[in-house]
Amino acid sequence: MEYFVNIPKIKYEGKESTNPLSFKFYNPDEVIAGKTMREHLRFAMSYWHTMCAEGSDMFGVGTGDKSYGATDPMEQAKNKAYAAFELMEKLDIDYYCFHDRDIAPEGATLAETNARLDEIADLLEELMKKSGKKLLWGTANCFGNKRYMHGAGTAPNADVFAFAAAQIKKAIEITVKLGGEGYVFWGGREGYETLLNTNMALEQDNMARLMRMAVDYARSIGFTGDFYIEPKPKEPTKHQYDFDVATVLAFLRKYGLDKDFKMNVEANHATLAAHTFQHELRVARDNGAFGSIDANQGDMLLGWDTDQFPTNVYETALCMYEVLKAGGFTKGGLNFDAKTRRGSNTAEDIFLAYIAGMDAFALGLRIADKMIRDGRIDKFVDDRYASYKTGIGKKIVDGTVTMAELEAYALEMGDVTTNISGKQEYLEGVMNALMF
Ligand code: XUL
Ligand code: CO
Repeated sequence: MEYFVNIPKIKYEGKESTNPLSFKFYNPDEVIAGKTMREHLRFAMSYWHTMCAEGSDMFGVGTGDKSYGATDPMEQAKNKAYAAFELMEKLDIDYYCFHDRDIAPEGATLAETNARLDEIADLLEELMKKSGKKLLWGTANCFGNKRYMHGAGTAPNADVFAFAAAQIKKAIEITVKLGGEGYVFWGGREGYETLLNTNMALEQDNMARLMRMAVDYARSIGFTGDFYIEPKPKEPTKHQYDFDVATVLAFLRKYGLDKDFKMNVEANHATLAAHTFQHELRVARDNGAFGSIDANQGDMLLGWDTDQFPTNVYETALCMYEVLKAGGFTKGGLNFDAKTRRGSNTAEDIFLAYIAGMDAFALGLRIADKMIRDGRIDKFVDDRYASYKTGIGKKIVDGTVTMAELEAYALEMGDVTTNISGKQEYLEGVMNALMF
């Protein structure tokens, strides 16, 4: 059965095309900087937003229909899987990402839930074999069910910890069965509402214990993919422990987990932490922890996670600049953790949204490649730090100078007489010249 009957396979037609159901900038097989656009961008569909969410918010019910013609929950899960593969085929998206609960509904007991997961995982495996589509990463939804109201790995109740561990074990098994290239931890309820009731030290120790067990178990059953933590400072919890990339790095180093995890950086999570998307990617890259990306954008006038489809080309260009400088994706990719607005409630809107998002990243890639080939920005930055290449600067960098020697040097100078302009406006102009 065909679920998206009026939607053809989306093809590249170039920017002059007025056909809404075509790519204007994403030309999958075009080679840029030595790789095809498809290889660079590694686009993934998010199962939760795309296949499950119907647009409900705190003030109203859903406006879309994701029943896929079914009334029974397991029938719906199966139809959803068929529809997911049709959508990926039509959008020419090679990868997908899921939470365990996106693909199969919970049963009355953990055993029943796991049996349901197995049934759907078999179906997904079959559909993957037929289509060649791949799993970018899997994860466990340890935030939706009411049992996780105080957290999962950081819950004050050890029974909840045990349940979360069991759920994550199963999610890892399914990820491995489906050849997943990554496994994500996003701690939506791993944090606190008030320190008046919270033992923060124990909660963080426990989170690390759970992660260590998860890594060891996954490796023991042959998982060769990457583990990611996805930082987010708040929402739904008032304070989340995985606040931003820098905080997560400190956590990983404290518990000796830094060799096991990379970052899954999400654009809207970066802005919620009062950082730019590029900042978070830069911190990850500079620390050898760049892994994968949840592609979306927020609304700067709102203080919450709107998960909009990314269309801001300035942001995608700076993102792809960081990705290229990091050497590109290895096992990660660009997962559209994005949803259509509540008012964009048709199936066609989902296709239009993906087209807009994929085109925005295709443009971002084209511009980032131009930035690097043009070289003005890189050269400017390089020249700006030239004083560390010779003389006193080289001694500072080499660690061969003492405070006393620096004092003698400064006394001799009397005062700093040269300080060169940072030329921010010039560089912003260069960006515009490269973009338009
Ligand atoms: C929530 C979020 C999650 C993670 C996976 O803000 O981004 O969907 O990507 O759990
Ligand atoms: Co995300």
